[in-house]
Amino acid sequence: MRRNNERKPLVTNIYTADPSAHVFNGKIYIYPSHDFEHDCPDDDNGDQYIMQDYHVLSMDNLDSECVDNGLALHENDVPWVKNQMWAPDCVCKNGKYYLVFPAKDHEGKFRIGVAESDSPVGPFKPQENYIQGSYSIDPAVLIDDDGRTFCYYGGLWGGQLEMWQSGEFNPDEHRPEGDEPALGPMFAEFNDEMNAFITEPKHLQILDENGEPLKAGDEDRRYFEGPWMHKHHGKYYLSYSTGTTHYLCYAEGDSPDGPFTYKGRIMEPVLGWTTHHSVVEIDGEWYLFYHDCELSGGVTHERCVKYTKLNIDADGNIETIRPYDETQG
Ligand code: FUB
Repeated sequence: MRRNNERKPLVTNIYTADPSAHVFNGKIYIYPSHDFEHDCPDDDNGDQYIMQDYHVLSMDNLDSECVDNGLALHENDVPWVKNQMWAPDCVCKNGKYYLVFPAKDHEGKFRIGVAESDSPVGPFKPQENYIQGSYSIDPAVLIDDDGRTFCYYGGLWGGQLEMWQSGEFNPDEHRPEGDEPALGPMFAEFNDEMNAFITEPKHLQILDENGEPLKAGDEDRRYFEGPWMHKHHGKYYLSYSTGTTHYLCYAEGDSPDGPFTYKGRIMEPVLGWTTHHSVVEIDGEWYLFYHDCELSGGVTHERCVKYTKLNIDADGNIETIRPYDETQG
């Protein structure tokens, strides 16, 4: 039986997207992008996503009202940020909450920064500078069972991942295509203080059924953006958006940095250009938080976050969600 608020916009007072959901102290917290309303046209560079701040959403439980806790961090308060505060995540470490977020620096390069708070809803105090060596977008952070903290990140096209292939920023860099190996996502380990990477960022490999890296032209399966990592029965599940083909897919591995083997599709396309998600265990069941553009009637930069139950079998296989199928779930 579906819950009353399942597959419906969780808040309607603001546009929200890219939900990273977590359970902290028994309560559900959602860290979304806060979409900015405007009438300018969309482009392939994502220039329409001109978000300026973050609001944290919370729910006492899955049936309760979803509350917008107001301003948690604004771009004007982050010294290194010029604009475009995109998809964030948050982790709780040693009693502190760390908001991990991407934004463009004053040179127009996407970087990843951290802001901290004693409360899961902020306000968050930003670190002076971005994480050295970070680039691109969509950070998702996993604290593993041994306390090590891993950051998964990176996005193609407007997310600039292709532009860093040489190790230096090159806006004219070739985009891998056809039979060339696909890029990303990126992987690095945070230090305990959450203010530096302690490993050199590296590309993770997603392999096909023959153990070969997925190819750039395999757009139904290759990584585009929006990584998420969840752990289930000791296995690591990397899920992500395929961008241009609008799917959410997942791959399985035995260690946090892979390699991962492609397993299947988590979700068919939603209304809008694409979706971005998180996978979280709540009271012993698994849920997918995601977004579509229902609230704005399809305006791709005015999105709304939703959730739905995920069916995961004992072997970790995830049943594909058909987001508008009333007979499912
Ligand atoms: O919200 C801006 C960008 O759109 C995100 O970073 C991507 O994952 C896509 O959802």
